[in-house]
Amino acid sequence: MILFPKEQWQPVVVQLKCAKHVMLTTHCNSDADGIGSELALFHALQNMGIRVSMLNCDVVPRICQYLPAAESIQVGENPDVSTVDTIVALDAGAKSRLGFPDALFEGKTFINIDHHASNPNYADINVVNADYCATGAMIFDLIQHLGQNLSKESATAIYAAVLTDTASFQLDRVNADVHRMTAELIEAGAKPEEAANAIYNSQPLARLSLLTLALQTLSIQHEGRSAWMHVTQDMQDETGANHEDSEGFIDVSRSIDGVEIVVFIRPERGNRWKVSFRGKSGKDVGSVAAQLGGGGHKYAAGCAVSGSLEEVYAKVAKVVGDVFKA
Ligand SMILES: [Mn+2]
Repeated sequence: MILFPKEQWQPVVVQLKCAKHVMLTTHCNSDADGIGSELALFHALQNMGIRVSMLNCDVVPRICQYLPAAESIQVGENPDVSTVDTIVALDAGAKSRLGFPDALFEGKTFINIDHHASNPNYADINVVNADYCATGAMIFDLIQHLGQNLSKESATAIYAAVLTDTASFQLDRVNADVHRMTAELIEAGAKPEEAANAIYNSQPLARLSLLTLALQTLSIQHEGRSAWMHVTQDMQDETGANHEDSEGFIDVSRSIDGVEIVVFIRPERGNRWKVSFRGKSGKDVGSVAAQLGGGGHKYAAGCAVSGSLEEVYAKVAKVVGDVFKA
């Protein structure tokens, strides 16, 4: 089964088949969709006999380390790419999200495969379709267009991508075809129990200690329609947690009855904060994030905002307040 048969994969297929050395990458602060897409395509290209390497600006997150070949992903900001002729960016809504200098792309054919509606088609060849539930699902289609069978390794990686990007099959783009694809992933060797244990049931205790502190910051605004929560560097230091450990906290506040917009704020670098949004009941948080210089999807989006925590709250509150006024 192909999810979106009319999608234009031909330029990507032609380029990959004639490439001498392909480099795959994904966005900074990579997640299971980015890493899963990267690994799924890595295995498919390797099986085709194509030379392929993977390079990211950040280390592989803990929840992805069980995926086959995760240890082959290299990390570095100024790598030697002299033999690379084709670079594929996966799940990155903007070129800046890759964390590499522009010079890295010079003289290479650059391919952009992504499902963020806000993606500005920044590469030479772009396949961007926000109807896909995950970039991993795009690789599911691409592997078939490449004429390859779905290997166990690729299926395992795509399963992790789809599981996490749909918040365990809960989000609006989950339809019958997504479940048909998932059935094919399992038939090819993906193991739901292994994925659940690696992704959801292997949390460090420090993460729960951090969640305890984060929940003390929970505030409900707009007559119960918005929920706000944050963590600070001090809270991370106190609990021994890292920035990755607050991944998914936003889903805790999203679970509150009546809440339509959820905001979660955590430290990034310097005085920059990462602000994540989740929407429910028709509230489009993608446009909220876009107004703050970020992007994403209708019901899941994010941006980076500079300033003190109070200033960040004030900037975000103004934009979110406008949504409830409209
Ligand atoms: Mn994604």
